[in-house]
Amino acid sequence: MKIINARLRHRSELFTLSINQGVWSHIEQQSSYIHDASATVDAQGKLLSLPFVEPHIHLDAALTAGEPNWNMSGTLFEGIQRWSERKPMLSAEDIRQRALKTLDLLVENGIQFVRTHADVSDPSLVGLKTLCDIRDEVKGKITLQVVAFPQEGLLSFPNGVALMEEALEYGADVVGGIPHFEFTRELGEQSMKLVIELAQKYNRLVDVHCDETDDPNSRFLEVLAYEALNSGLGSRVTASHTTAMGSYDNAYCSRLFKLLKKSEINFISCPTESIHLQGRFDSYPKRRGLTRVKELNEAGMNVCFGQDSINDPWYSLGNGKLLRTLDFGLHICHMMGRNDFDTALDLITRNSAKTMNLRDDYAIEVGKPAHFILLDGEDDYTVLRNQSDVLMSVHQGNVLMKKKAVEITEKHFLV
Ligand code: 17E
Ligand code: FE2
Repeated sequence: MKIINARLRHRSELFTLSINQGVWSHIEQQSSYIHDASATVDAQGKLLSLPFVEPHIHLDAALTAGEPNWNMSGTLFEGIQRWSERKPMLSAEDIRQRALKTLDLLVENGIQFVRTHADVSDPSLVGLKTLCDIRDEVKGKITLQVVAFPQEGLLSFPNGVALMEEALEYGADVVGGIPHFEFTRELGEQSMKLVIELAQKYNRLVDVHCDETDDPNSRFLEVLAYEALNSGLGSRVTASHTTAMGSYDNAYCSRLFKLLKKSEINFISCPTESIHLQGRFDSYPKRRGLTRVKELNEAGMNVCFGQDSINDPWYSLGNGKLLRTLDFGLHICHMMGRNDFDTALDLITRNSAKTMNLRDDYAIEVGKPAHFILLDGEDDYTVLRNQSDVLMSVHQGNVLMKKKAVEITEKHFLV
């Protein structure tokens, strides 16, 4: 496959890029716009970017909003309750159908790498098993990581630890946790130590729903970061949400940040979800309920954005468009300076790839697997302003999706 007249991020020149056997084989700067009948795709000056990455979504719960009951208060806790009412109705077929439909939506929007949570507060583990099976089936098209997520507590749900171990033995990629939902502070702390121990025992990554509350006394992040540091797991560990940090005072945060930086853990914020679920116990002034994305980023830590929900008991909207999530995040976190726009796309690409520990699988460089998307705009700023469409998505040289606007010569299909 040969692509001509493509722009790359932060470069004003046009490029020709070639793919051979699913790998980038040639990348060359052009001196001017070219016409070349042998090219597979004429990018017409549009931006060719690394694919979007969805680092935090719940595919097992996707497309279940209102089943059997709607979340009327809009709180996280009512969401957990409504989901527990839906759980007895789960079957492998039900999950498979909704998860595949949601993955299609993500692919349509340029996402090729996905980390999904799967609720393991369920003696049948049907969600976890079905999502692991789907992960193995879609390999080569989408990279899926499955988190064993103990929605109702690792230590507070009956047999929580045994279910987690069963999930890890089945093949979950990532150990999850939810310390702010455990019955007591002590159990929350203990659960963080356990999560790290299990990750070491099974050689897995860690991604904890951590301090997803406006309660400024919810301080499990420091325990998680310390355990990540102490165990040496470091950047294999991720703290999702950490919304309580939006309510911590600056004196505590200045101390906390030193530990966070040293620990090298990653952060995921889900701006649409948190602006909706948090602040629900406030009247006015009303907190935004997001973690300190701007400050973590400026302090040199790795932060990225995820969607969290697609039409589920926690959030009844959601459309697969990460550029929408990013737009919310930039507004809510006050990341609207001209310089912020230069790195904004990293929050849904490079930074998320780092969080998922994708490493060598994610680069536009000769010799690396050829994954890319083509965006309907010539540079980062235009793409952000317009929330541009994804015109084409290619994974390992295979076309996952293309919009009518992109002409591909027949030759491509022979590559
Ligand atoms: N479960 C949870 O604990 N928090 C969330 N934001 C979602 C599910 C979506
Ligand atoms: Fe979540």
